[in-house]
This record gives sequence, structure tokens and C-alpha cells, in this order.
Amino acid sequence: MNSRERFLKACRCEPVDRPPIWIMRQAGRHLPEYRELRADHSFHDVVQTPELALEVTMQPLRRYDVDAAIVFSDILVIPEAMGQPYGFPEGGGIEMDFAIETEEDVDALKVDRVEQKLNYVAKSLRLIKQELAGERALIGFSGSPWTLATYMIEGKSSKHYTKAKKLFYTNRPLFDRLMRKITSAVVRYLKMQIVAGVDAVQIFDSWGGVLSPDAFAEASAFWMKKIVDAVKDDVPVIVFSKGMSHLPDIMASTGANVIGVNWNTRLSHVRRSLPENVGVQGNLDPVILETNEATVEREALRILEDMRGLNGHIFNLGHGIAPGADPKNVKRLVDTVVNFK
Ligand code: 1CP
Repeated sequence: MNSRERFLKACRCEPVDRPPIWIMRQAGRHLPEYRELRADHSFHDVVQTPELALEVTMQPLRRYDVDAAIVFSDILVIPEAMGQPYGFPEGGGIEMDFAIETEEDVDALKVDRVEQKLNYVAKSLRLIKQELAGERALIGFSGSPWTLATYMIEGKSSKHYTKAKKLFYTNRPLFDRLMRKITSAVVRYLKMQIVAGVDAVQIFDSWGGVLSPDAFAEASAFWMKKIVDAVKDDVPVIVFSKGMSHLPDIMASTGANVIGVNWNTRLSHVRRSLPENVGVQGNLDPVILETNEATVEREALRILEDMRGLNGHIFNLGHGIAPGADPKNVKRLVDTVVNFK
């Protein structure tokens, strides 16, 4: 069983020799070779130049025996392709060129040329696919409509998501109008990634957990289900709504094959609360990768033992890796999972 087969079997809750592993945001700032490359190229350059995106995507695969690659890109390429560019302010986080506030703003967003504008992602995916040669799985991704909407409505990274929530609670017609557009752009984008050869896709709903259960169902899960319905016949879909794994019924309503789980829940409990054919992905606390190798191994084994005998587990962190993670610790994590019997 090679890595790609192991990963795909786990997505379908079939038995595997050991859980597959990859790490959310495995390429990027925790790797010195990434920081070195970024000294000469802007983030946008790396994302939009297929040869550079290939290089950065492959960097973690040279160091670690992860079972999957995830294309180097960002969730914010969708608003950018719709006509709302983003940048990086001095103090960190994200800044959009403007915020979406009115009906005119929503109507000005374009959906029809998303594939052409994001064709560089398709090119990167073809290069990566070739390099992986069927040995390791290739994951494509998108932001969820809700998570993208938070950036688009707030106009930047946010702490409390007040503008986005207010629009949802006080102007549903306008909120839904925006969500319909984002959702159809995401569907077109993921279909393009599938044509380019991805083995699976993940929807990053990083800010789903800031909503109450009913608001989450209507503002996020409802729209993710439309995306899952549109692509699930082609490839397995992983839905990661950070901070929502205590509501497995709503998570399962998205129709996802696999649910991403944050670290504050017991993984086996979530797995048993989901329908038999829905797997889980997770859920090591990313901070553990900033400790030491013995701690990493002990905490990884805790999760592996908790999940022993249960199919449908993809090992991962409970959220993206932090820039402060030590590559030695990451290697120990991956080796612990790879050697687990
Ligand atoms: O080079 C740099 O310093 C820029 C930092 C960076 C990186 C490495 C950004 C800006 N994006 C990325 C790559 C990225 N982003 C990947 C591919 C890397 C990989 O997985 O190997 C992926 C999957 C993302 C997805 C992403 N972007 C998410 C969802 C994932 C998550 O961790 O929740 C989110 C919320 C973003 C927005 C974003 N892009 C970049 C930053 C710094 C942020 C977060 C800003 C914020 O906190 O609001």
C-alpha cells in the first residue's frame, strides 16, 4: 500500500496498515528553506509561479514521510479572482483592498472567469502531480464561503467578525447574495483542481467556530454542503471547521467524507458520533510541535492509541502548523505515526 492508496482508503473509511498523515500548512514559515526562498520572492510570486509553487509544495515532502502534498496557494485567491485583491500589512494578518458593504459591491464581484484567473493553480497542480508520480496523494483546497466572507466583509483579518455576523443577522438577502456568488466561484475553482488531478479536496472553514450552532448551520454548513454535493462524486472531501467538532450532526450534514477535528475534543468520541462512513482528521495541538521530541511522541501516541481499531482516521494537527514549530519535532511526529503498529 503506498501513501496515496493509504490516504484514499482512509478517506473512504476502509482498513489501512496505519493512519496516513499530513500537516495543515505543512509548507511555509516553519521551514528555513521556505524562508530562504521567500527572501527573494514575494508571497504572490511564489503562489502565481507554478515552478516556485511546486518547489515550496515539495519542501516538506523532502524532510518528512507525509502521505500527502497540499498545493501551495492561499484561500484568498478566490476573492482576488472575483475582483477583491489582498495584501499583507506590516503588523501581520491580511488586508483586502476594500471591504464588501453594499449590494453594488456584491454585484461587482465576478464569478465567470475564475478558472482563467486561477489557471496558474491548475498549472502548479499538474507539475506537482507529475512529481508525486502516484506515490503520494495530492490535496487541493479552498476556503469555505463563510471563512472567505469574513475577510471580504471585514476587509481584513478580524478578531470578533462583527461586520460579517451583523450582515448575516440583519440583511439575509444581501448576505445570501454574496454567499451564492462565493459558493459558485468555489465550485468552479475546485472542479478546475479536480480536472488538474487532485486526489482529494479540503475546505478550510477556519472561522466556522465563531458562530453559534444555528448560525453555523445557516451561514456556513449550508453553503459547504452545496460545494460537497457538487464535487463529492469526483473526489473525497475533507471539511475542517475549526471549533465545531462538538456538533457532529451539523458537521455530517455537509456530506463531507472526512471531518477535521480541533484538539479540544477526543477524536474517538467524534468518530463514534459520526455516521459509520464519515472519517475524522486530526487532532494534535499545534503548540506541541514547539516543545520537544519526547513530548511530541508521547502526545502523538495518545491520539493513535485512542483511535486504535477505528477506521477512517487521517492524522493531522487540530489547526495549521505555527511558524515556531521545530522541524525536528515535526519529523518525530511523522516518524511516530509512520512506525505505529
Ligand atoms: O510567506 C508568508 O509568510 C505568508 C504566510 C502564508 C502562507 C505560508 C499565507 C498568508 N498563506 C500561506 C499558505 C497557505 N495558506 C496554505 C498552503 C500551505 C500548506 O498548507 O502547505 C494554505 C492551505 C493556506 C490556507 C489559509 N490561508 C487559511 C486556512 C488555513 C488555516 O490555517 O486556518 C487561512 C485562514 C488563510 C488566510 C491567511 N493567509 C496568509 C495568512 C497569514 C493568513 C491568516 C491571516 C489571519 O489570521 O486572518
